[in-house]
Amino acid sequence: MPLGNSGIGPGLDGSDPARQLQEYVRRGASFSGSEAHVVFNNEKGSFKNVSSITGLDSKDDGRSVCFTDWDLDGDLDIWISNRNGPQIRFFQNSNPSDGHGINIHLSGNSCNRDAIGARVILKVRDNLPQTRTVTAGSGFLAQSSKTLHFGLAKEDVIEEIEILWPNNKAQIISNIVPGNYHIEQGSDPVEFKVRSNEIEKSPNPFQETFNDRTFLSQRLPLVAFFGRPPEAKDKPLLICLTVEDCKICAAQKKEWEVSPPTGVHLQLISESTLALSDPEKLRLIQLIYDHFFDVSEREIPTPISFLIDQKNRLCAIYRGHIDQNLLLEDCINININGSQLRSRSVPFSGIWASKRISSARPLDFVEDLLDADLLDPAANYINKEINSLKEDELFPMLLKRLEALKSDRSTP
Ligand SMILES: [Ca+2]
Ligand SMILES: [Ca+2]
Repeated sequence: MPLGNSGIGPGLDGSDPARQLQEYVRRGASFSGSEAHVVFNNEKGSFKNVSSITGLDSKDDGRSVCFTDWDLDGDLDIWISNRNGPQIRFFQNSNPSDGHGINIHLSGNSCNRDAIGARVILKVRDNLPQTRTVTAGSGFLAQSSKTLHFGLAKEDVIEEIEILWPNNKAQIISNIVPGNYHIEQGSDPVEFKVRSNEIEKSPNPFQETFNDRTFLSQRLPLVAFFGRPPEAKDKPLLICLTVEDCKICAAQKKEWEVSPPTGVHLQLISESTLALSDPEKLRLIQLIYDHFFDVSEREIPTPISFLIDQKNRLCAIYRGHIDQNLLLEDCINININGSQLRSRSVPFSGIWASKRISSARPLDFVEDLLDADLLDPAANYINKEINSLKEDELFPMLLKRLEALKSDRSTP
């Protein structure tokens, strides 16, 4: 949250409470504390806490729980989305059961295609009818499947399914057996099959092949921190931080020894050497990482590389192994701007909801420097970027904050 925009006002000691709260959350804390997820089982009208026995009692900071019969075996499985990592978790229901279930996926044709609002009433011989409605938007940034699921216990024949479509048209389907069905409005059910009962398990991405690249649409000037060697005058600069005992770092260095990256000046920095020679720069690298990934003092995956253009602006961050071809493409595209740059910065194409294209806000970065008590680097940064900082309406407040922190520091 930008300085002075919290709306809460300063604390008694002149601090910004909203900013402190934000920092607390960025460090991985939660507003709701370390509460484990809770699951209650409805047993004939009385609720039993079955959290630990189901294995669902994780301490994630959950935001949305989504139910779906993912493996189409007749029981509901669960996806949970979290604010912190892991951001999604899948819980496959492997509770042994000889019961049945039916999954019904509806498609409207004279009503909305997703059939949102459709109500399905399922009638079996000896039990009460069950009713489900197709809804959307059941959670924060995630929602349950629009496929309706009915648990049937031992029932093996459904006497009748009544569908009330959103345009008030009714459809009756009789004598259907448990399974998975797609029903197009007005048509007979079409059964769909399970492709595989085995959930595909991808290898852990943090093993030797880990790589990730973020092409930034908002380019932060970093001239204050990274000097440009004369041989990199007309080329982008790639600063790569490596650590010892890191297999990916060793493999990356070996690859570059055989085939150096083209179109870029490579600067390899060893973390242990930098920790001795310039520990402040190491802190700055951590801070830059935290700033762009909106975290606080998280361990940085290595190798970590920063692509800096000829104007000393940070253009891309690579975590792990760098794909040579991608790096070359990024260097070729380093001078694009506006909508072209914005489109390249996202992992897939789409339609932008806003025409406004934001640019980096150096003032936010200086605030992070001040939060980290890096007052000299902050003053140095202000000095180097004074022209762009002056355009920010909150710049006078930033200077006041810097002066206040300096005087705090000088007070014995
Ligand atoms: Ca299932
Ligand atoms: Ca199952």
